[in-house]
Amino acid sequence: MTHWRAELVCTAFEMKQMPEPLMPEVAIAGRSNVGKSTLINALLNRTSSRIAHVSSKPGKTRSLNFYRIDPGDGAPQFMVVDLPGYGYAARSADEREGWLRLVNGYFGSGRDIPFVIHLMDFRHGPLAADAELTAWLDAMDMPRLVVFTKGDKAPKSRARSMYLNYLRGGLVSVSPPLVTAGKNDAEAERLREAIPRIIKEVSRL
Ligand SMILES: Nc1nc2c(ncn2[C@@H]2O[C@H](COP(=O)(O)OP(=O)(O)O)[C@@H](O)[C@H]2O)c(=O)[nH]1
Ligand SMILES: [Mg+2]
Repeated sequence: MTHWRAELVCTAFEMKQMPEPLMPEVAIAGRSNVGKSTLINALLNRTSSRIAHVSSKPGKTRSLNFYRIDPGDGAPQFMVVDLPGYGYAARSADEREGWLRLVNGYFGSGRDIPFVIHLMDFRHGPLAADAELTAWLDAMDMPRLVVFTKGDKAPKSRARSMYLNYLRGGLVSVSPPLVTAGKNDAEAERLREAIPRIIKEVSRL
């Protein structure tokens, strides 16, 4: 199994707190409560001693968290960036504006962001908030990898047809969407393998 060495290098509530852009950054986006922090902990194998804050209450994160990843075997380092939750953030015009200012600032400041990992809840597939996020990423010509969360909560007997339905609905992803379960299991391992490969692929364009 691959072991990533990870360090939370920065929590930024505003642009000027963001770290110097020294390496490619893979941003993880999705509705609040979709399972961003849980997936990051699984990728970093921190399910017992957590590095990302997992919350049962949606809409807590208002910051960007930058994790520096050393994937080992002499492969180049990169950052994983946990973006503030989308959707619940739009409780008020002010909050929505704050989210947009921070995230637009992040994407608009010329950093090396090869692609975005867009998390979707496998039980629901793409929701209105996901369509909004997709349109927004499209407008920036930002490639994305769709990763489903909470696959363990969907009925096993229907998983295959649900998956195909989402694809038929026109999901666009640089690689076939993985279905994760918030654990450091085989799917998390596949994602750890896919991320450096996609960085390399997209960076050639
Ligand atoms: N069963 C299951 N629960 C999950 C999964 N991912 C997240 N959760 C739960 O969903 C809630 C929100 O997760 P969190 O990671 O804080 O979401 P975030 O707001 O996107 O960072 C927490 O109660 C998690 O334990 C998953 O893949 N499977
Ligand atoms: Mg979170």
